[in-house]
Amino acid sequence: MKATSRSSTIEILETRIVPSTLDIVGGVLRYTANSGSINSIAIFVESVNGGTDNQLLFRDSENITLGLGAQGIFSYAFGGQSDVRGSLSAFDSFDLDLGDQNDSLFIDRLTKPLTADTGAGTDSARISNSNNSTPLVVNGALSIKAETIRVDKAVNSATNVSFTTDNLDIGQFASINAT
Ligand SMILES: [Ca+2]
Repeated sequence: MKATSRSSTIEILETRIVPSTLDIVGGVLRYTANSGSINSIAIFVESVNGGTDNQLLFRDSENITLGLGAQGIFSYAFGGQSDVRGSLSAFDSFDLDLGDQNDSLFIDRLTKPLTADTGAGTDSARISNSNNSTPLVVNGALSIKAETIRVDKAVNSATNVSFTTDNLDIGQFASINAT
């Protein structure tokens, strides 16, 4: 029987992981979720100096990489790499791509137009906060694509609201007021 020699060559598969990235490109805050990750994203706005220097607090359930356009504007908060904070005045609108898997998007406050595509998977989006009397101010277009969308407070100052969804749930405190 002929002996077979084993190759000592180790095949290295290129499994380069592209992390979820927050960047500012052309005045648009872009968030691109890593392929394969289940993202749980939350958007908050913190009033600083009486509202003259509002800060965006952007949270994911996984680590966020800051793109070149966001570096120096956004920085990590709360001692980890899954919360970033930066000035709302540094960009004009949001564009979120949550990628595959079953993702969730929670929007507490905005004051900027937002487009969100939750991508493949069974995804949910919710517009809410603990104080439903505080409306969500958009100041432009609001466009969300998710299998389930729940609105639990007033959406104000929107030039256009577009929900692409299988299940739209409007809570008792909610209203949508496009201008
Ligand atoms: Ca995802």
